Amino acid sequence: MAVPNKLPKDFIWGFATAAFQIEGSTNADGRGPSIWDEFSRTPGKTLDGKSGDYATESYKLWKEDIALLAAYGVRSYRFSLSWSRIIPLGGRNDPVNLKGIEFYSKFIDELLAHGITPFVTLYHWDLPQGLQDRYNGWLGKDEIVKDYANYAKVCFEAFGDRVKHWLTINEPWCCAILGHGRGVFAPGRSSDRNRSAEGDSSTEPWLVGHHIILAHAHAVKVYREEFKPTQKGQIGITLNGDWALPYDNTPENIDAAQHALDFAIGDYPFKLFDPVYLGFYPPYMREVLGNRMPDFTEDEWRVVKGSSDFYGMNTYTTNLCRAGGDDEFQGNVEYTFTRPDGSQLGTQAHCAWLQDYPDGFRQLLNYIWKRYKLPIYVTENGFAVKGETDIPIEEAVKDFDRIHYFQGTTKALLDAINHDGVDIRSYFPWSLLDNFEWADGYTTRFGVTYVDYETQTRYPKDSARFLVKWFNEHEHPEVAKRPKAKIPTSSLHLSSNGSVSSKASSPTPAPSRWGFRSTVMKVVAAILAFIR
Ligand code: GBH
Repeated sequence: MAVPNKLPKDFIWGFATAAFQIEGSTNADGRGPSIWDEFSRTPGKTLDGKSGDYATESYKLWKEDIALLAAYGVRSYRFSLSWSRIIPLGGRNDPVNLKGIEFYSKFIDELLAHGITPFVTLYHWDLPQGLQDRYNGWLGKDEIVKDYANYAKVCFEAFGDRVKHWLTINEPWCCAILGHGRGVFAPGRSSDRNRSAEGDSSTEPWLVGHHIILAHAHAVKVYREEFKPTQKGQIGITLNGDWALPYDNTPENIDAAQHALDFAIGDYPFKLFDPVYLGFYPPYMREVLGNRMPDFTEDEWRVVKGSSDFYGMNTYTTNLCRAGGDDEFQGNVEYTFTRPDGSQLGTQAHCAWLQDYPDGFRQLLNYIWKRYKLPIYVTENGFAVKGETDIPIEEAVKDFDRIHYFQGTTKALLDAINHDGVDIRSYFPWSLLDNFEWADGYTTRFGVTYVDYETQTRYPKDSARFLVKWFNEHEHPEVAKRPKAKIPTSSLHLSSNGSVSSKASSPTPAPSRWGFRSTVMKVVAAILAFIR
């Protein structure tokens, strides 16, 4: 039963991460290389010249990460699996790496032991390099669809007894447009020969988007036919899409805002919700792309249509939209945060593309709900405070702008649920930790926990405290009455588990690793004191 000003009973919340952004240990235990290993190690591809080779060392520090999650009291944790840890070369005839399976299996068990529901992304951009080399990865239609479906099947088999929430692909738009159009993400293909020796930005993004939809749909088919009847989980895809407002009230700019939304979420193949739900590509798309737009066969449409149990939403901001420009990746619409009178839409984040505008979040939730009539899982939402990397840690953890952002979005979330009647099932702030922020390297921090990369020490920011408190206050009374995930004292003695630190050589000298542990202990104790 709905309770005013509270979240629904089955609502889950927690924090989100992705394998390549946190794990490091790119050569450990038989892991194969991924396209992001190669790309991030190439000079000039990341802002600070750093790769994902260490990241937050979460492959080694996974127990500490889970202890932190447990201390925060999350209900769930969204993380991704590294395909090349599980199948190092990636393909359906390539060997499966039991050590990879074992790692995630233990990880999942540890989450469950703390009462934390695993919410698993199968693919968050780290394609096995083996498949890129073999057939150009996502461009190799027949192969990639089969190889991805096989990888998904291996995961359902290995983890599906315990994992009931699956995301097939994170943000196809980014793989297609940023990876094969702008060339700023791996594999970095583009028509710009200064950037990339190979690639065609006018055709490849559309092909990649198309193949991703098919791969996703085939994985869902495997799940529904072979696993769902017994495992009884949910599976879907998660898309990035931000709210769009007209720059002003002129008819062309009102249209521009709708076009931006269509391009972001509905119309384009990589954003795919119209193909997936309504079963057609809108005419406007063909108008823009002409014969560059791929189409599905009858058989393919049958697999694609209806292939997501829910709408997975990653959303961060709102754009003011003006007709014009020639950027077809965003629907020939120009984006700005500056209103006609010169004022700003919201608070500027560290990255140029992000400002704080919570009302846009509420409007987007309403828009998606009305358009698709499907439950919404908010799988990412977050903010990077400007200049956080350049100030001392003691100041960085007082992240007022991020708190302000989450004050706005949590209120928008609750209003969308309770006042607007939108069916929302989860909320995962991005991110648990500061981490490898793709082309930005480590210069942009999205974490609710500060990571000192020199020592790998974790420091909860004030935004983490805000969110934990907010969720404690707004969970459904029946949930809140459940005994809190009780952290046994023994699991707090992190240093007693020697296997974590002795497993592989670490870039950090041993003393700071021990420093990390004692810091975690202090942190965990502080949070426990704070929550209770
Ligand atoms: C998420 O994408 C990712 O899923 C996550 O891994 C990442 O860490 C997080 O955002 C924070 O960035 O100016 O042309 O380069 C969010 C969607 C889409 C937002 C691409 C940034 C940049 C467009 N992103 N966008 S561009």
